[in-house]
Amino acid sequence: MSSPLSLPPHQQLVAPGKWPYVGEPGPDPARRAEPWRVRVSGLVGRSRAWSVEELWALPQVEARIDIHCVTRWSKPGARFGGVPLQTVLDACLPLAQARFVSFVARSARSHSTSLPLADALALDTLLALSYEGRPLADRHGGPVRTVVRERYFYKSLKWLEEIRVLAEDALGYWEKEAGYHNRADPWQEQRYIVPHIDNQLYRRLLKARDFSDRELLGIRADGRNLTGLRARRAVLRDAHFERSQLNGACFDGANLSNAHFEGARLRKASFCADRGRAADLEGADFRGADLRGADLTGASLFGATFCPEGSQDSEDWGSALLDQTTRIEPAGLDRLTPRQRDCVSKLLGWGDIPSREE
Ligand SMILES: Nc1nc2c(c(=O)[nH]1)N[C@H]1C(S)=C(S)[C@@H](COP(=O)(O)O)O[C@H]1N2
Ligand SMILES: [Mo]
Repeated sequence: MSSPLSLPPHQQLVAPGKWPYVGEPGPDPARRAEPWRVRVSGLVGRSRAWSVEELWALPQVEARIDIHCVTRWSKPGARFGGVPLQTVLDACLPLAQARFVSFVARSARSHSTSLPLADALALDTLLALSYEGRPLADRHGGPVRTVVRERYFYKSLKWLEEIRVLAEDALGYWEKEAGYHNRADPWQEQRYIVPHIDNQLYRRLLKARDFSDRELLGIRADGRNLTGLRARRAVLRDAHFERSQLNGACFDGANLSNAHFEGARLRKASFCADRGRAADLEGADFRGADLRGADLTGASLFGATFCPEGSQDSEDWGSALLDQTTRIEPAGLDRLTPRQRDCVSKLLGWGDIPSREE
């Protein structure tokens, strides 16, 4: 990378040429035989639908978009081609009451996401048909998906089938089911909403040191003595454990994506599978944490951070304490960025490992 690239807070670059896929595996398999149409419905003067061929026949534009996934990987400068949302909406004459657009996928769970109409247009939302000059691959949302810049990528819907023009917002799948932030501005790090946790319950949980099976996303548990914490299967996305004492804690099967463990003491802590469910450590931050004797066997480590990321970093945590007693599978390291992988493999005493292409 020649010019210093500015990334939103706590994002990391994916290896050049790589594009991870996230979420549903593909369009609804039960409807494979049905022709693909994109329909505009709701508060419009004229409801209309376009076949994929008709979309290709409309004037095409190109856009370079920096992809920022909420799980902390970024892929700058992805080149998409397609039809501006504006073009299809103009043809449908949105009514004056129209304030939101909900994009609905032709997928098994009718996945959706929404944007304020004004934002969707100001951010040049594109109905993308191609990527780097080639038709969009199936797993990345082909034949047609939306792409919107300046928002986490969950606002870019794969397998677009319907554009609903609405007066009131209709919360999307991740926004409703998983507590993802509805605005999703990566520059303001709007990843997850932090639900209100009742103060009494919060104190009781910390005192009992038992978070098992609870949904506690964004919980503030930093700087605390939580030695031996039980947190099996807990949902702890974006949780704060900075500088906490967590020796011997059990996080088996827990969802810890984007959790903060900077400077935490995690000796002999366990991040293994529980009832077949692996611990999710995607995007978790372990800089300066003591992980000697900890077990991360089978944990999903995509985008996790163990070592300093360099000058862009505001907080100066050092590397995590890892050694031969820390258990991580070689396959887990392949999910880290090259820089993190090299650093972790040295700390584990594995030396240089050859880079592997996906
Ligand atoms: N239909 C549908 N669209 C979706 C998702 C999904 O599960 N289903 N996941 C979203 C999320 S969370 C992300 S990060 C991006 C991932 O796009 P990619 O797989 O092309 O990288 O798609 C978004 N759009
Ligand atoms: Mo995502």
